Amino acid sequence: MLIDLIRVPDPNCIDDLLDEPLGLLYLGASLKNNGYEVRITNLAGCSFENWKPKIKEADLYSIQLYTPTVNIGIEIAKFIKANFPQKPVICGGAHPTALPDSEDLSIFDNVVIGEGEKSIVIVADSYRNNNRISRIVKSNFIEDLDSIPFPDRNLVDMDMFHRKVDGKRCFGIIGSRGCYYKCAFCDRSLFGEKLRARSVDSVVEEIKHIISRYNIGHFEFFDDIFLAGKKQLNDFGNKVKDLGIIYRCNSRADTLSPERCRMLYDSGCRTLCFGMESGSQRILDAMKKNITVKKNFEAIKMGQEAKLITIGYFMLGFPGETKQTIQETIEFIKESDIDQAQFYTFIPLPGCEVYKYPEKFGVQIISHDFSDYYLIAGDDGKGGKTINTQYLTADELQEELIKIRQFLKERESKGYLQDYYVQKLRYKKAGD
Ligand code: B12
Ligand code: SF4
Repeated sequence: MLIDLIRVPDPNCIDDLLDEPLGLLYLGASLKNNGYEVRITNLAGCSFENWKPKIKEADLYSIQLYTPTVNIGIEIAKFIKANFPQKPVICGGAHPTALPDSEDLSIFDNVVIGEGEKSIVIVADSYRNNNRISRIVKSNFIEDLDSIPFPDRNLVDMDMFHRKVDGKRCFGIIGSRGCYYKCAFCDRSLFGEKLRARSVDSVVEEIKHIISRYNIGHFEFFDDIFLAGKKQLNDFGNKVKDLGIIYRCNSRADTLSPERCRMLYDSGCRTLCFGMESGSQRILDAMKKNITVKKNFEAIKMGQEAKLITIGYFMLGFPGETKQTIQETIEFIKESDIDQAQFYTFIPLPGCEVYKYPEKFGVQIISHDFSDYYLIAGDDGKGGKTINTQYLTADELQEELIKIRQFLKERESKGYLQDYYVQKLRYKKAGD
């Protein structure tokens, strides 16, 4: 039985060929382990006219859906239903996890909630063995992440993706799932509210496998917080020391110390990314970010003193944002001297607190078209208008974003690292 795992193109993403589809590679490995034949149809980078001929016959189609790409995913499902009417089409990923019962998803034969390694096998078995199961499928979280096979990178042409770390092509890797923080702009239902970590040995084994199979020694860790414990970090550092890897990872300011930063550098870390979000304490508190501006500031200094490049992700337009709080964020960037600042517009993604209770946050959701729900408001600062906040309308927020982009360009001309999304990147489009 051939199962086609489909990655949906994301035309609003400046470069949707940056990273390999790690989730689908995990699903593919689980399916293959259970005796299924697997194909990944990677439509990233494809235009509307170009994706259709790439969809070939299979026995079961599985589509990954993000909120901004859900409408394209539905178009793909319609196309499959029209051309291969007998074949089941299922979906999973962050969007169906947040809104599994939504009318929009009625075209799918099954909707999978949450992490998919177990569920996709249950669904595939149900078609293979002709068993009836419920349309919406949810499995318990996998407690022992070491028990799942490594993502099967042979399922895609890895040369197609071009994320770089320290100037060299890198591979994505993830050592943990779940998060116990409660940021009001984030939905944690995909992997749950408990942090589940792989063992250091399992992560090191995957790294060794990648080095020997692909000759790649550069990595990006996608974990929300990389190696939360000191013991774990020491262990990781000792075990990768001789491998000489270079990597980039995410951290939270309140988990850092000068010693920890030095350990990170010694183990090969060169870039440290933080969800800084805002330079205004009032906004950080409204976000329930559970961090202070001071801690964020100190973390940048600690990182830089350990020779790490610091990257901050900032969010524009969270409820309560004013021109004053935006100014505080700009001042924070200037004073902290952070190496790179990236700005995203706040989007009330389904499942997050603001989406569920907009009135509690004093905002009005003005678009229910999920194609508008992309975090980066167009490479010219246009689009992505989803809410009017108490103090700034969607139009005013857009004007502010354009000014921020100008500020980032000026910073860049003074020698700071480029803002990835400020640069209008030209990139190779798959199949175009
Ligand atoms: C790293 C990351 C990125 C990277 C790389 C993504 C990649 N490798 O594909 C970059 C920076 C490029 C990125 C971009 C975007 N991202 Co992102 N990203 C993440 C992050 C931090 C980790 C992703 C990851 O690798 N997870 C690990 C793998 C194993 O999980 P997974 O891919 O979700 O797959 C599992 C399940 O979802 C499920 N599953 C997935 N698909 C399917 C399909 C079927 C049929 C089944 C049964 C199951 C199933 O099973 C998989 C295995 O367990 C997550 C947050 C998180 N902690 O997950 C956000 C997250 C997924 N991103 C998010 C968003 C919004 C985006 C963008 C749409 C942003 C934008 N442009 O507006 C783009 C989409 C890019 C694209 N089309 O590929 C949101 C999605 C929310 C939503 N409701 O859509 C998340 C959840 C962050 C958040 N909390 O807001 N992202
Ligand atoms: S934004 Fe990061 S820290 Fe906050 S709840 Fe989401 S995953 Fe956790």
